[in-house]
Amino acid sequence: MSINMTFRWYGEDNDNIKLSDIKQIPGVSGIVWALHRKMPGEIWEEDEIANVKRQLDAYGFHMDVVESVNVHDDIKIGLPTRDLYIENYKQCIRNLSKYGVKVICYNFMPIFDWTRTNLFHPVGDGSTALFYEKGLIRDDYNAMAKYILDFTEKYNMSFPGWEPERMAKLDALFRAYEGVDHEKLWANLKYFLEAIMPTCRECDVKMAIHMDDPPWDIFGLPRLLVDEPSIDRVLRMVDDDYNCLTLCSGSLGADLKNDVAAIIRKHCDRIAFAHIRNVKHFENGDFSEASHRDCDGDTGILEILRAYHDCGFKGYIRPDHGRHLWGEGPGTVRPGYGLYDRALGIMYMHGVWDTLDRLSTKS
Ligand SMILES: [Mn+2]
Repeated sequence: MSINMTFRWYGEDNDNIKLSDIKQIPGVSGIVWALHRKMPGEIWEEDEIANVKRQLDAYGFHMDVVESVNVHDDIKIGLPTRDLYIENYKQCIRNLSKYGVKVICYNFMPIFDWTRTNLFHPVGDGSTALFYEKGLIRDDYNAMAKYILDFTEKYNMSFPGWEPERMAKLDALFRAYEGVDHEKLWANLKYFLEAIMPTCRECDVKMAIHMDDPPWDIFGLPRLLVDEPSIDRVLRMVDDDYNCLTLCSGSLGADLKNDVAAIIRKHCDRIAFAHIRNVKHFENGDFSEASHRDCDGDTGILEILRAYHDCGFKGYIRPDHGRHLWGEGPGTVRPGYGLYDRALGIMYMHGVWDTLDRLSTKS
């Protein structure tokens, strides 16, 4: 049973990793891509999409999965202007579908995207990884944002969801989200999904919501996709084959209570895209990202892969974040998105998958 392995790439002039590097990793069929200079709410134009397609075609990679078409804050807040941004989002879906895109990975996190307190924390073997120090994420969102933004400015890179233009208005954004509690945010997600589902069906493009990372409220902001009941809820709320999941084992794995393999077995047909990442926990609540090898973390990578295999998973899969190895560090690599550890992760996953294939054909 083949696996549709993909690799995230930030684009020419925006990523030190070249498509020719990725081509040398065994068994990668597609690139998970995005137009990273787009602000949330902007239309992705056809000529811009065609340009990426040309680059990927040259290496025989498909462009079936895009990550992320970010959702404008007005949609998450539920402002009257959301309808305009929803129309733009529909146009993005139409434009992307013309070039073969099948899955859009997105998230519905208020203000902040993934959050960490150290982007290059020593793992102990000479490599570094993204790290979350629980004690540092309390009241002062400006200090946390400053750490991330100083980094992006120093190394002249931008992170999706951390656009400097948005972050410059952080206090105003927090004021705009006042009154947006969990239930309001759920209602706004439902409104958004119901509005775009007809376009998704027409264009055969699945919307695949990513879990919130980390999976709990931060700085008083509500976070929705955090555990099995919330995943049940989003799928039931808009019960449509085009309302799907990007099931991120690392995001869910940041909470030890989550049994990721059980969630996969329950909802495999609605998982359009699988992110595989391992997380190592410390007793004080801190966590570090780890290699994909099962025993290097607490996420249960083997059980997760076995669950996907047992279910006959037909979606796309990619290594999520990796550690930074062999000279990768600040300025040479995007935090979490180095070449080597993700390539190692792919080989680990292929090894497990091929073995499961072999065992299942023998029995
Ligand atoms: Mn992920």
